[in-house]
Amino acid sequence: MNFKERLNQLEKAYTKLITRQNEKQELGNGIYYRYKYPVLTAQHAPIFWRYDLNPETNPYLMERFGINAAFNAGAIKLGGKYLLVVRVEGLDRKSFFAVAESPNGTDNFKFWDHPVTMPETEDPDINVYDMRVVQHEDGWIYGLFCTERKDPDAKPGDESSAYAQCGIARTHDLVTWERLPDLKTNSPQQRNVVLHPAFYHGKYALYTRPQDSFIEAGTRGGIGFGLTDSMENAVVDEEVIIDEKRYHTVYEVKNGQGPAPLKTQKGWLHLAHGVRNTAAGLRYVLYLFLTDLQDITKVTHKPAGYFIAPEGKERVGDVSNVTFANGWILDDDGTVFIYYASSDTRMHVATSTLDQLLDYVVNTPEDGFRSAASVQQLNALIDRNLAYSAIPGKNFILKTSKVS
Ligand code: M1P
Repeated sequence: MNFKERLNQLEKAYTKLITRQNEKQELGNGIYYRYKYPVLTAQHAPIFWRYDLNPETNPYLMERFGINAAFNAGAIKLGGKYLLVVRVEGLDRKSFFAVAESPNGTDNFKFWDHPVTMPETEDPDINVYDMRVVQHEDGWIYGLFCTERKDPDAKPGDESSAYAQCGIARTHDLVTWERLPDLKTNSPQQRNVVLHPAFYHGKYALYTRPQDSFIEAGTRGGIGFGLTDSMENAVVDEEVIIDEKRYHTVYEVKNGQGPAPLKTQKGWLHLAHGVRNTAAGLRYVLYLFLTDLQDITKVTHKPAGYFIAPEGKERVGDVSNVTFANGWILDDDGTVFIYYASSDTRMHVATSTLDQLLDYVVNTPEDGFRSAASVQQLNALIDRNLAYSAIPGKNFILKTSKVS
């Protein structure tokens, strides 16, 4: 195939991919709808990012800058567009941020021509990822992300140990970013740090995730909370844990705040991820909880178990059995677009409404932390349903057979 023909075919395939209409998977679980296609994949990266398009310097039309994955995106709606600030990962394992926009939030996501050129601090980042984009009431849009560098205490020969901290930048348009000093806390490592969108007692409030080492939350962990006077020199002196990891739950190993919480009439609605251990490795799922409007450190409602877990093809990828979310968008009509990544590889969307999510978070039973408590909850539901069904005219329950 000659250069022109190959380019033609690449362009055709790319256009088909980025203009494909998504399909809502009807029925669902009553809480949210999944969609048939991922909203972003590595193949969504523009052709002019991946290929040198000059036949003289690239006669075989080879990929010169391969993209490995597009995942863990922050999200915001600006100027009527649904924007994802995506963690794009090259074949070289380095992540960077790039903005993709969609007219409707569920399909037709297209990357802006250039990735984000993120300014650096005096201590250059080795890898940056997982940006939480927050429109703060001070007027700035903040991007908080993980900045990773080699662990200065790594033993000779150890080329894996890393040191994660929270990088901070701000912008008005997602194009030009002002980098601010990294967050200072008393924890040796930090990931999944998120800025609360409103001032709290006159200060900036941050959700943190203190951890002992790069992977292990260790003696720390849980979703932490702390205050700082300024974002230009952000320092959290004291972190309190507002949502703990706990034995035999979906967040027994570690957990982390997802995007910034949404304000509702009943409290702040949080999306988070929880991690448990299995013989096949770590399993990452998403869960929701609600915090008090006045005391934002107080969890008032927390359904048992997970809200979204990897399903079907989502279960497989670079880091399998992972769902991770750091972006959601609340529309004026109450629709919530939940952007989640599967297996550190691609981005999906699920849609719901604020009313449905609140109903879910307030009315789903909390974790009883024991099998017997689960059976008790299930029996109570069954008994209520059977009693309701016994009311004349309400009998909608399919008969079950009973072994006698
Ligand atoms: O590989 C799964 C996730 O692992 C990390 O999340 P956490 O800090 O909670 O362990 C992050 O590296 C995240 O990007 C990744 O998706």
